Parts: sequence; structure tokens; C-alpha cells
Amino acid sequence: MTPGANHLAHDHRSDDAAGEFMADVLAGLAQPQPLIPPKYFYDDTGSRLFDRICELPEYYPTRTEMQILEQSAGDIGKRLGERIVLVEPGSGSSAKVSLLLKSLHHPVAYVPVEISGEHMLSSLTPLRQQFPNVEIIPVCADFTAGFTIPAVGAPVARRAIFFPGSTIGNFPPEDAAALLAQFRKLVGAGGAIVLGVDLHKDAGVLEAAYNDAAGVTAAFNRNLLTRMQQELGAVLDADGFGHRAVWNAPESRIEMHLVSRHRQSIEVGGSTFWFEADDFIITEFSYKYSQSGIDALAAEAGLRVGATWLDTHGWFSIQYLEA
Ligand code: AVI
Repeated sequence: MTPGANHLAHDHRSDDAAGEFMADVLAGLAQPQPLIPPKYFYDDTGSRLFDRICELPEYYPTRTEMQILEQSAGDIGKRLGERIVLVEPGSGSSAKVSLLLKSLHHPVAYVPVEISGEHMLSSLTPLRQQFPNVEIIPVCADFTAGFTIPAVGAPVARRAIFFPGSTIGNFPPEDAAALLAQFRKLVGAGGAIVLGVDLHKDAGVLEAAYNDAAGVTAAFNRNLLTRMQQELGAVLDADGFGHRAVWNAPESRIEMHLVSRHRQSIEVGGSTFWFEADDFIITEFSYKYSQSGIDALAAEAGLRVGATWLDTHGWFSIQYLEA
């Protein structure tokens, strides 16, 4: 491809992404209860803030899942078997996968799939050094929009998806089942999904995890408004919105809100949206599951739970789903 064509292709892609962001913001703010999808948190700034969230003392999911992986990667590796292609949708900084790759028997390839290309690429160098015999094939894509697993050089026994971090919890249950069904089709018959799922627990522990004392989650939430200013030309006062995270017990989910501190407007894409004091925009759902809820979700996606690993408190789980 000529440099000119390359430049053009890139421009089209960013135009599409900006167009989709604008369309989702306009549709979301026009709802009776305004709501913007959480996937727009993750530009480079948002991805770096999320990495900081994972280190916070209140945010138990990351270290708890790491603990399970450290203890059980050998068992998970045995289940997965030899000559695996391991695909990680929404790989971020690929921090957890090395624990799993280490325990696999002659893995063939690792395919990280990430919307934020720069963040993903910079994190792959140490992985390439650690696993020189594993083909590492990054895919820059929004995994929710569908993607294909690239061809690999060596013979493959099984395709598996690694979806840690309870990212599945950021999808409403019907969308979560549809996403798992899409993963089932990607791995094909005999394939597997290694899924991290956050579990029900004390509401105080849950709310503290999303309202950290250092204010990193608040900055992560408000970064969405900054993106709207910078990328969509929105006219708004980001400091006019506060961060709130609440446990919604009947719906079994944490909700993140941006709460208007006073009467104000957001102007974007030729429309004006008014907010009174205490009106809010929902920016994220983070569903928490029971084991029976996970079994039902898997069944809806045409999968079955072959094994489950837990941490010592029973706060988090890794599920082995068979296609
Ligand atoms: C990525 N996802 C699983 C995180 C969660 O816990 O729902 C996103 C997050 N939002 C606030 N803190 C972390």
C-alpha cells in the first residue's frame, strides 16, 4: 500500500470511530435516563487510568483474580491442553495472560484484541521477550463489533478465548449471553472460554471498590466528558459533574453515574441536553453473579461450565466454559 493510501485508510477508520461515538452520545443523552456505553472510557488516558484502578487497595477484582491465576493456572493449562491459540478480547495491557501462557503446553499463538492500539502495542514487547516461541498477533478492533481470529503458522489443536477481569459484567445479561455465543462461534467445536466473573458479596466491599479514596475512579468516569469535549467538540463543564457508584441490589449490579452538581447543559452535535441538579448520566453497569447465574448465562450461550476456580474469600471466579 502506498503511504498516501495508508493515510487515507487511517483517516476513514478514525472518522468511523468518531461517528459512532457521536451517534452513541446523541442517542444516549436523548434517553429519559441518559446513558453512555462504558466502552468509551478506554482511550489512551482512560486505559492508563484503568491500569491505576487495578492497583488500588479498594479495587479487589484484579488482585483476587491474579491470586486465582497464580494458584490454578496449572489446572487451567491442563484443561486447555497442547497447541492452543489463545485469543484475548479487550486485552488492555495484557497483564494477566503471562500467568496463563506460562502454564500452557506448547502454546502456538497469542492474539490480543484491543480498541486502543497504542496502549496494546507498547505492552507486547515484554511478552514477546518472555515467550519467544509463541506467535503474537495483535488485532486492533472493537471486539463487541465482531472480529476474526487471524491464521497462524503452526498446527493448532484448540482455540480458546481468555476473557478475564469480569469485563463480561459490563454487559447487561442478554448482551453478555450474546457475546459469549459470539465467542463460542469464534472458538468453534471443541474450543473453550476461560472467563473471569466477579461474584456477589457485601455491598460495602462493592461500593468501596468503585468509590476509591484517591479519586482515580472519579477521574476515569469524568474522562468520558473530557473525550466528548476533545473528540466531539462538546461544550460542557466536566467539573460540573460528580462521580458516584452505587450498588443496585435488585439488578445485581454496580452503577457508575456522572451526577450534575447544578442546572447546566451539554451542547454536542447540534443538540442541547439540559440537566437539573442531581440529574445523572449512567456510564457503566458492572453486574455481579452467583454460580447459578453463571451456569444459566453459559447455557443461554450454548456453553457449559466444565470447571470453576475461586479465591479464598469466594469473591471472584474463573470459569472454564466448553463449546
Ligand atoms: C473493566 N471492568 C470489568 C471494570 C469493572 O469493574 O466493572 C471497569 C471499572 N469501572 C470502574 N472501575 C473499574
